[in-house]
Amino acid sequence: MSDIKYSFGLWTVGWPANDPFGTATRPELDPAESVRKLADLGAWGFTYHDNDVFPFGASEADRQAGIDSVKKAAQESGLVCEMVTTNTFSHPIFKDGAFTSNNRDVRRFGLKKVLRSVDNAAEMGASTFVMWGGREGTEYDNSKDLASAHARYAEGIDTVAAYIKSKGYDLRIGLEPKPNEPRGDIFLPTIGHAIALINTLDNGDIVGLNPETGHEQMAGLNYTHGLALALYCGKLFHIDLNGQHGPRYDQDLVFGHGDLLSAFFTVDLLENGFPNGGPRYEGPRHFDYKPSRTEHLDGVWESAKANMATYDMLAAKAKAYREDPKVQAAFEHAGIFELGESTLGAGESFEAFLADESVDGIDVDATAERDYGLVRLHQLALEHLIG
Ligand code: GLT
Ligand code: MN
Ligand code: MN
Ligand code: MN
Repeated sequence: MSDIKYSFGLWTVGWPANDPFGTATRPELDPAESVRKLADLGAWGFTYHDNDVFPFGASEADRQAGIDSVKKAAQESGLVCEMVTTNTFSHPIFKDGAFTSNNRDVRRFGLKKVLRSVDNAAEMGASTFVMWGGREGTEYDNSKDLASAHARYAEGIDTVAAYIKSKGYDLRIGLEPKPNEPRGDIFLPTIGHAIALINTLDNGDIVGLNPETGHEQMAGLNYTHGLALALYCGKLFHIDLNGQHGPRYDQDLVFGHGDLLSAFFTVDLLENGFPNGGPRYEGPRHFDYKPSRTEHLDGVWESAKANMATYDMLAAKAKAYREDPKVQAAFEHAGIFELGESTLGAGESFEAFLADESVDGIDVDATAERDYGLVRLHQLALEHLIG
């Protein structure tokens, strides 16, 4: 195994494989045992929801016992708790949302549940606090005052961020977009929507993104492009890697088991950065997948290993691809380095620009005939990936 920092949600391997059409095919796992097992498999870290380690409505004693049990397993195994999140979607009280429920009592209940989870994240030494608003949304467009819903969502997120600052916690929030499922339409459906809302917050400096591969692909979007925008905006705080075959229900496959070419370019970006430099993602390679319902316990751990092994293989391929002189020459030919140069000259005025006759003096027909060699470049990527 490489020294890449791999991390898993306890709800991933711990999913007993109940779906809307059938009951569980696997037993519940003890979260502390999952921590030990993931450490044995070579993972670096783990993440969890409050209700992955103690049940909804647990007494204070049971709550602390659940937390202490995973904490002890983490200390003994060396697995790092890097992110904590809150379940604001399973219990029926959240059926119309937590931060955006029409019912103010539910919103206050949800907010308090989240703030308690923030305290727990700090106690566990996590650096990221994820908020996936799976129930924030509607089935019907007349279900809510949609402006108020966005105002309440912003208020909730800003309150959590302000609380983190007031406590002096070293935590940043990662919002996780998803277009639909379980709601018909979920608020903040994409990376771009989330960044737009973050820009309206008072405490948006500690609020960023936790984009999931499959969630962007469910919307027909390009995950790697989404990561690039989040990086460019300084907002890529965490990632959920998995696999998905285009727009359909959320498959949560093993990373690379969906769109493999897209996974290759995701790894290329994460491991090698942009060709012209720029911001890099430094956080853990976190997997949010579901071991398929056909698998029993052997298959759970095989699938966990498959995420890390696939990422390792893609990282090695991406490194060789970037280092290949033919690829670098194709980058040069394609103009990829030229795209790193600003379009206007340093300090160039509008007057000087508009007066520059060399701009429209170019031979437009000859320039239009340029062959960028992008198919050849892409074929080089394929040769590295499967050749
Ligand atoms: C749930 C969801 C995931 C989120 C988890 C964090 S919960 O499993 O499907 O995509 O990352 O709340
Ligand atoms: Mn998913
Ligand atoms: Mn999921
Ligand atoms: Mn996720």
